[in-house]
Amino acid sequence: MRAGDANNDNIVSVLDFNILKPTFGRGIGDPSYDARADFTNDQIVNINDFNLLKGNFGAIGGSVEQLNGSGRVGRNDYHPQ
Ligand SMILES: [Ca+2]
Ligand SMILES: [Ca+2]
Repeated sequence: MRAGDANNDNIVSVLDFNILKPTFGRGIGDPSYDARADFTNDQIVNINDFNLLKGNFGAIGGSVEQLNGSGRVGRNDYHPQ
């Protein structure tokens, strides 16, 4: 699985960010902890996991800036083959 791809659809997108966001700062044993967002496998979701997601964001289709030139990501920015 690609680092940052929390929902395992082979694209690191805002959908994965939406999985990471509610579990950010949570560790294993916390009811809000979601292991799908723990890309570093250290059983806590923190800035290191976020940085992996950010680094691979839009890994298919180029960087965020290349997607539509606006620097913002929307649902129309991704065109999976
Ligand atoms: Ca994904
Ligand atoms: Ca982690």
